[in-house]
Amino acid sequence: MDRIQEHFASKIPAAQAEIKTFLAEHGEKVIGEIKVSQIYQGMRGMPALICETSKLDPEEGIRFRGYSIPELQKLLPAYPGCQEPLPEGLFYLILMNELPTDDDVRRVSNNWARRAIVPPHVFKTIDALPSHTHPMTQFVVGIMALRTESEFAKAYANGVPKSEYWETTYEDAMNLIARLPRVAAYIYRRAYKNGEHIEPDTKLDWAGNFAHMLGYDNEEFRELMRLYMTIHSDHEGGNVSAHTVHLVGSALSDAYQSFAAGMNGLAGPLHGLANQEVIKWTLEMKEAIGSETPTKEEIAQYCQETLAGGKVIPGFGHAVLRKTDPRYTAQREFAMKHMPEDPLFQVISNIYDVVPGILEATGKVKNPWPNVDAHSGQLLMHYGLVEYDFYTVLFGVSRAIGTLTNLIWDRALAMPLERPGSTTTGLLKKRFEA
Ligand code: HAX
Repeated sequence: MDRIQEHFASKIPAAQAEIKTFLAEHGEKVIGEIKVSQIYQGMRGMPALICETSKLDPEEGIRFRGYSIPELQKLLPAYPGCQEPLPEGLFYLILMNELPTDDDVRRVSNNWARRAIVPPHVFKTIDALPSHTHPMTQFVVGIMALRTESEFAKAYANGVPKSEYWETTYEDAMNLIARLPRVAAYIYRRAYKNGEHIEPDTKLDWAGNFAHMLGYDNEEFRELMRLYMTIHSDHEGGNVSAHTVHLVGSALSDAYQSFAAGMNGLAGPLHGLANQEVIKWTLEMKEAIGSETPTKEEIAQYCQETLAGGKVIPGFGHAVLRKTDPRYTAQREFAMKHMPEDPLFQVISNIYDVVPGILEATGKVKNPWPNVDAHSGQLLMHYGLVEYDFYTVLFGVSRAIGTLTNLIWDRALAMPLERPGSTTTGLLKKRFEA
């Protein structure tokens, strides 16, 4: 066992005991009612999952183990001489429920660097796809190709006892998180940079090295990647990608299978793909209007046309949030600090001023405010990462941290197979219309 794993192991008995005692005392208590409408409307607001790593408040947004994003920007260690939180620290915090020291973060960084070697067959598998294949498809194929390395699958085949499932799940999760930047950078360079790949720089941190392998080596972009990878990592348990990883994992599918399934959910336009849709929509708007910096009136007109065409305005709205997403605010602050004069930032700011009022006026949109995806593309475009089809892969690399940490805990707590009940409209009618 490495030191991180040993420290995690020391936390398991108390967590198991806490849940056992809690269930013995309160297991039969009722925490809410389920309305018929909730069953038809995507189970909104129905508490049905346990996720310890982060919690979303509709008004305030995300807290990771109790800490808001601005708090984490102060409390999590940064790269020497830099300011943004390191995702290694976020990982440590949500796994251990403990703020990391600089040493803890260095240990995670070194651990991931040691594990980061990707077997050659993974690249060959990706190479078998046409290079115009959507990057998210290439990403999922790459993750599945990595599955040959699953320690959990091997251990399970050899009859490992249930109490030890978490140990090989930890190995799989750590290996997968460590290797994803290499796989993602490979897809990016293959699709957009003539297959001219860049070797990792093991002296760098996980996100800094990812920026380097993508081909963006300035310190400001590395800082962006550190912030990006931290804030996109986890968003409580019910979102499509997190829930899917948990659901598929509950069948004892290994970390590779579970995470690949989650990434197929992230690739949907109502979820993670919204980050590419935002930039696509914004560029199309600029082209249709014929201006680099459309006025607020022109933006409003274009929004009305989008809505009249039966389409959503990407980057706005949320199933849980009812205010501006703090992940949006963190990115806006990054833009104000590093690129206040960027013309695309001005456009994104004008969209922020215009869209909520328009969505509110429809009378049906429950949250007219921007979500995380409304801003990320502008920051990437600023540094030259303009190939927006790739953006959801960046989101996916970050999401590995939250979803796989949860999978390790699922195994440590022996979470059972997830299998909710379903009903039929006929049965519901019988029940209420008799
Ligand atoms: N533009 C236009 N209409 C919107 C809208 C938007 N941005 N957001 C919601 N609506 C519409 C819904 O489509 C729905 O319309 P119908 O009644 O005609 O079906 C109505 O308003 C009520 O929806 P809601 O209850 O407010 O929102 P939901 O919980 O059903 O959906 C979504 C939440 C995020 C899917 C939704 O707001 C949306 O489609 N937004 C645009 C896509 C987007 O940005 N997705 C990323 C979300 C964050 C995320 O997961 N990031 O990865």
